[in-house]
Amino acid sequence: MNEVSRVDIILVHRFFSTLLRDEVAKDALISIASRTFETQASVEKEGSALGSSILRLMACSRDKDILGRHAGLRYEYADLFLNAGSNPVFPYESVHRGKAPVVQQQAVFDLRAKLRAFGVHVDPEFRDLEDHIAVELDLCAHLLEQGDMDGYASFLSETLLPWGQLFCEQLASCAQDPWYRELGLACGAFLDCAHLALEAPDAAGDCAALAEGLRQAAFPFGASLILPGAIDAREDREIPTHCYTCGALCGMTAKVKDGILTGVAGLQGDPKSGGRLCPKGGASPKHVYSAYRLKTPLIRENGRFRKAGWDEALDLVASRLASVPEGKLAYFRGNDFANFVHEAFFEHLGCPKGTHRTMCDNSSRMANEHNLNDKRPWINYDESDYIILFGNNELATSYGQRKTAAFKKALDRGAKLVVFDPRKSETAAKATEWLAIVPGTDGAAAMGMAYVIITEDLYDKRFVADWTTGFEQFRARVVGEEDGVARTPEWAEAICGIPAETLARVAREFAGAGAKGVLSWTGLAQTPNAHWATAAIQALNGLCGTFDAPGGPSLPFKRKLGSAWRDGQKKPEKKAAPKVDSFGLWSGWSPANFEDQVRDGRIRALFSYWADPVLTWGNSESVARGLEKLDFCVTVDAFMCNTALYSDVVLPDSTWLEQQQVKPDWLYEAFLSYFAEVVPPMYDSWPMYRIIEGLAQRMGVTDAVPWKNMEEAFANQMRDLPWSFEELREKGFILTDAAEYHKYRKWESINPPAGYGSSGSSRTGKYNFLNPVSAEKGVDPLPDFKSIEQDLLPDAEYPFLFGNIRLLQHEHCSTFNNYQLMKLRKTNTLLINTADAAKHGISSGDLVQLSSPWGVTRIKADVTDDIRPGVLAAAGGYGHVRGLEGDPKYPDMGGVNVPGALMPPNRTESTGGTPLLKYIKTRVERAA
Ligand SMILES: Nc1nc2c(c(=O)[nH]1)N[C@H]1C(S)=C(S)[C@@H](COP(=O)(O)OP(=O)(O)OC[C@H]3O[C@@H](n4cnc5c(=O)[nH]c(N)nc54)[C@H](O)[C@@H]3O)O[C@H]1N2
Ligand SMILES: Nc1nc2c(c(=O)[nH]1)N[C@H]1C(S)=C(S)[C@@H](COP(=O)(O)OP(=O)(O)OC[C@H]3O[C@@H](n4cnc5c(=O)[nH]c(N)nc54)[C@H](O)[C@@H]3O)O[C@H]1N2
Ligand SMILES: [Mo]
Repeated sequence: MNEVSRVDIILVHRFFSTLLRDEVAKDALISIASRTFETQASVEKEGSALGSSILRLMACSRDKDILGRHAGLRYEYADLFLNAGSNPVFPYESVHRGKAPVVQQQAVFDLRAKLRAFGVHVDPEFRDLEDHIAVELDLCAHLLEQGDMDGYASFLSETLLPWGQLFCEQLASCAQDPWYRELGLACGAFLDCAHLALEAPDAAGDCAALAEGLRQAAFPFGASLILPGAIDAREDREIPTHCYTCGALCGMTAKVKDGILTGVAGLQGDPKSGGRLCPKGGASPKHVYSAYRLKTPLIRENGRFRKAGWDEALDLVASRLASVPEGKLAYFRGNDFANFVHEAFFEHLGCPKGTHRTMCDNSSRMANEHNLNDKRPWINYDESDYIILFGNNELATSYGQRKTAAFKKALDRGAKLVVFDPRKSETAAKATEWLAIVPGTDGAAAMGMAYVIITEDLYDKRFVADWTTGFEQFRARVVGEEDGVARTPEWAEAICGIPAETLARVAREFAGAGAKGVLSWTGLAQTPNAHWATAAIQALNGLCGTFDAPGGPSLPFKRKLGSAWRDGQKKPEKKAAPKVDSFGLWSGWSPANFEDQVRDGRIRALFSYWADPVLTWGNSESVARGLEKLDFCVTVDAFMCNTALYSDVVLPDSTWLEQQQVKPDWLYEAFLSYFAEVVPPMYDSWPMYRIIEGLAQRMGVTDAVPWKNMEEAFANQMRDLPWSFEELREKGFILTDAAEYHKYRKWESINPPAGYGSSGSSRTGKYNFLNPVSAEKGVDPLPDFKSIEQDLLPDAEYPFLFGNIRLLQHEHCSTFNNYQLMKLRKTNTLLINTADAAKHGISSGDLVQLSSPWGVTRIKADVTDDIRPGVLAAAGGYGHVRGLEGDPKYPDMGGVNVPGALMPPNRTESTGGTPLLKYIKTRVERAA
């Protein structure tokens, strides 16, 4: 190539680098639209691919309203490059070379090695990734400028060209606006042309006209993204940390190579993981490196999104939040990462607070937290002889891989496992006995078992006398003295569908077994009568004195952290918040009733953090109607969740691998866990504490984030403990208290002593058969089976019961942009019993229509014997409109949010406001 062509080609590289690195600047658009550009750039070269697409690019740059045109391109940029839209482009070599929507892969290490060899580095001010198309285009320009023709030729043809063409094709096919389509085509044509010019000098002619147009029209080139000076690779590191994919919080070791997370493993010795990770934890690197991450703040205008800087976005949010009438700004946090910061801020504003408590298991918590000392004690399986699980799918949903391993070991050792579940779950499949119970009838089964244990005198009289209250009243109900209805196994059989002899036998076996325990969780919690059923199941533990006994539910206790505000720092004062709603046993905000709450003005604005209301609060259309009626809505998320689409402002939180926290935890032992900032925040995402700091400064809540860095806050929290933050950070976890059986004897109470916390407390210090809080609030305080409201029961029109379930490979709605996990579980299906399917002419793979009185949806059927007739199930979490599920480039990835379509809106169980995800009457038919 001659000197003239070299200079022209440099200019064209810089032109495309400028247009692809960020939103198109206004003056760049004006320059391209100008007549000078046209005459010089393309007329003479109309015949070439580059010339003709540049001509079209110019034509679609022109508009009488150039500002309007520019605004339109900003929306399109957000859709294409910032994941605001459903068909994004990925301007990264890693994605195209790896053929997967995952960034920061081998391509980056290779690129860094090349940059180092060329003696350059990428401008650290560039907030996007190094293997960006704009960076590689600029590197080409730089090499040409340096006269390194060999370096240029090999980089262009071996590195940039192969994937750059794929990117350009992707841009051309994903763009909705012709401008970006033409930009993709033009850039692709240029790469061809530049490649040809390496061998055939004539080919550079196509670039000459464009270069001349750029010069004449004074195109505003961006500064080079390539700076002189090689940067050495950073040291490899292994960082002890914890997984935050699900609530288990397993210890993990993060392997970081030159600043990039390359792998994770279980943290050896960690009491939660036991040195193991599940498939979700193992896929953590693909979470932080999902190509669907939010990258910058977004503001919604005219129904579309555009990029905003943090100042603009936070100014807007602060001013709008300040104008919400006091007590009407609802703050929802689906997860609680370093929550003391945001909680203090929103408590100061007097906001009703929502957490996933109500969406998940508040019904069962209201039983356990008042009768026992915690929402949900775990069984220590180390010595188990006999385990009963009511709808708790330990093998798929277990909190902690050490617990799962102990559970499997117990089964291998011959421990007996009885599972009550309408579906043969992964756990039921491994059970000694699977009892396919009718949904919503566990209370009857447990009461029938209690009848046998009490009337046959099989209970632990010592424990009952010394460590329980309310036994006499419970006994009176069980044997029928209270209301004339004895809760016999025969009585139970008629309700729950499990033979009386089976219930009686299991009850006898259980009472007679050595190390034993019984547990339930959300299998029940999301049914209408869950509260009393949970209490009845827990009463079996109470009768047999299994709490804190070998093989029984271990009593939770955790160390308490101190205040993060010390040395004159003042935690912002808390303002009382309206309760919003009131249920039998719990008052507070249950978002399952959101539409009603917005309609009658109890809530006017929403700040939603790390949650997806549209997907998880119940009936999606109802939630969406509520969101549309709000004065203002902000979403803080790592991805473009369904709720973001209804939000005025969307703020990109860094993922949990890019920020830190200290957490007291418990699994038989008490311990402290550290969650490390494994990699620095990517793109222009901010960790939540920084978002709050920005809002607090603008809203005059100066004390909210007073620390010079978060390490200071964590050190403050640990100041009164015998261990330092430094030590915790180095080790990843610190065991604070050893596991012990029968801790309550030492504590002289079932509640842990001062300095320790658990999620509930028994005000009698003993296990209560009779719930003292219920007694006070006029709610039936004793365990039982409660009949379900008539309008919720299956009937001739809706004869089936649908229930939501979980998969081992996914967590809530959080893992659906993780390509590694989506490859394992691409979609969900409807489980339907073989006999039911035959009756309705349904085969596996058929599309079926599900309807309830509250909505309709469609899903593919999976015909199986592993579910009770009359019961339907599908896995939850699917149904994202954006991200991997919404991306037409991956048509086989994506599923259906069945409960979101079918659930009764504004309806919950009565004690704690929990939505009825596992009890929806439904009709099923083959879809036309
Ligand atoms: N892999 C994974 N693990 C998780 C989660 C996740 O999303 N993914 N989420 C975490 C959270 S927040 C929760 S709340 C837990 C939930 O943990 P689990 O309660 O174990 O999980 P589910 O799959 O919701 O329900 C368990 C079983 O209950 C059965 N079931 C449905 N209705 C009834 C009924 O009326 N009676 C009985 N006896 N059984 C019934 C279902 O068939 C199902 O097999 O999992 C936690 N762990
Ligand atoms: N339809 C349906 N509804 C449900 C359930 C269901 O299975 N199906 N389950 C119920 C239960 S048991 C529960 S506990 C609740 C859970 O409901 P939520 O607490 O609302 O759900 P999550 O899936 O934990 O949070 C979802 C959001 O977190 C975002 N996210 C993922 N990783 C990160 C991160 O690192 N940082 C930030 N800031 N955001 C991140 C995801 O993009 C997603 O939008 O839902 C309940 N509702
Ligand atoms: Mo949950």
